[in-house]
Amino acid sequence: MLDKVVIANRGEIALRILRACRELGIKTVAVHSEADRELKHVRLADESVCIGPAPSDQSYLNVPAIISAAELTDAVGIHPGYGFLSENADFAERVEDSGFVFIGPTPESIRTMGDKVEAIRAMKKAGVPCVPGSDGPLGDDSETNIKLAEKIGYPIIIKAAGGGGGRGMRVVHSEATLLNSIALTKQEAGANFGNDMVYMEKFLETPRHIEIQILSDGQGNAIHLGERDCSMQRRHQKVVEEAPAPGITEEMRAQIGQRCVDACIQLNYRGAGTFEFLFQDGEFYFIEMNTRVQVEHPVTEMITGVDIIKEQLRIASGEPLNIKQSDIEIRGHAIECRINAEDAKTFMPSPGKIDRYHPPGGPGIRIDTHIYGGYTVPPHYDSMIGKLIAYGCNREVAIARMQGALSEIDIKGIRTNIDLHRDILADSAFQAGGTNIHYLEKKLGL
Ligand code: MV4
Repeated sequence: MLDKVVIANRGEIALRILRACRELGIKTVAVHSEADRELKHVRLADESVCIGPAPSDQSYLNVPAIISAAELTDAVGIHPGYGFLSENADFAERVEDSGFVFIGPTPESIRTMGDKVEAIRAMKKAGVPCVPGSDGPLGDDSETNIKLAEKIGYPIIIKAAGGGGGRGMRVVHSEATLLNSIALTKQEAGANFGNDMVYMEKFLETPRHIEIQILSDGQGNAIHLGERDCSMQRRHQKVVEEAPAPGITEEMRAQIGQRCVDACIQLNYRGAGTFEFLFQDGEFYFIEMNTRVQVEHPVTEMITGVDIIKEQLRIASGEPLNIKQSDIEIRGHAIECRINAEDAKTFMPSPGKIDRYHPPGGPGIRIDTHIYGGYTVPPHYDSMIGKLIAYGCNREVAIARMQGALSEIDIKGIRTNIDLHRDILADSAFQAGGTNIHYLEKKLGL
């Protein structure tokens, strides 16, 4: 097992990683910005190193400073968490070239999945179902592109190979705007991602966002941990996630899960990962793969009993997976509410001092957060301050427990989206289950 790990992140995920390390007997090094001296995990870590000023580009994205901290403390591995440098192939490469273990996939895997055209090509080859679309990047020939769109059938969507997570895409409803949309998307992609490659897909109008969690050891062993439904989102920010996804049968799960497992083995993928799908009319369509641990990983942990962060650390230490697919049983239901420090009306970040924090509790309640009474949420980073997770033997029990927890939780001093969560949990369509990706924005009148 790794002896000492640098946690190259902040907030709740840094604390989550610290707890996993502690259970495995791994020493921890917290690297933090000048604005983050009071973070809970900084105090709990065996060692801490200040790596720069508050702005992320000078601290949590400062590659030489993070690698220097690893050298200074004699660490063995670096865990990137999510966001920041977690899906930066050049960072993973610099970590490995400096003699440290990157707790994540190989730089090559990260690079492949970062290029959406390459990712789709790899998935198609491995037998993962993809959205009908262009085979690879669009060329310059107008006639060919017009014919292709016609064959796929409008509406279609133009996406940037370097985009992802909602960046660099344009929906086209008819031939009238096709060529202009391709040109515009290409131009924006070149400017924003330094890669002007674009591709075309059939635009699915009312899909759900369902993703499959996998673990793969890079030694020929891979398993899936079932799916999560992340359809409840606003402007590409997930708000509520749950597992399993309402309406997905054991047969469907086993089938799509096995496709993902096969792809992991074919690609010799190492680490935790997520295959993102659109799900519409009973079919899965692959759109992207995430090569990091995700914010919403706890709902999968609750229904499988697998500690995903501990598995990441075991895989990174070179251990073969010691869980077989037949060991994985989906049991009960889990829901996660992302708690953000933000204004209820404008959704603008609302940093500041937390005067009072009373966490909820009781059976099936888990809270992943770094906040405490007296903590000041700095203005420099993402507004998510924690995650409230409710588990129950079925979806109804999980909803009831989440509603109880949302009635108990008390955060004063900053504005939060807790009232929004109370509204969502009481919503009849949410309670019925299976709402699509547009539901929340429509409910909010956007
Ligand atoms: C799509 C789509 C419909 N059809 N692709 C947005 C984020 C990026 N991961 C992919 N996205 C979409 N791709 C096709 N062919 C609709 C979306 C989409 C979306 C997807 C998942 C979650 C929320 C979304 C919100 C708007 C659009």
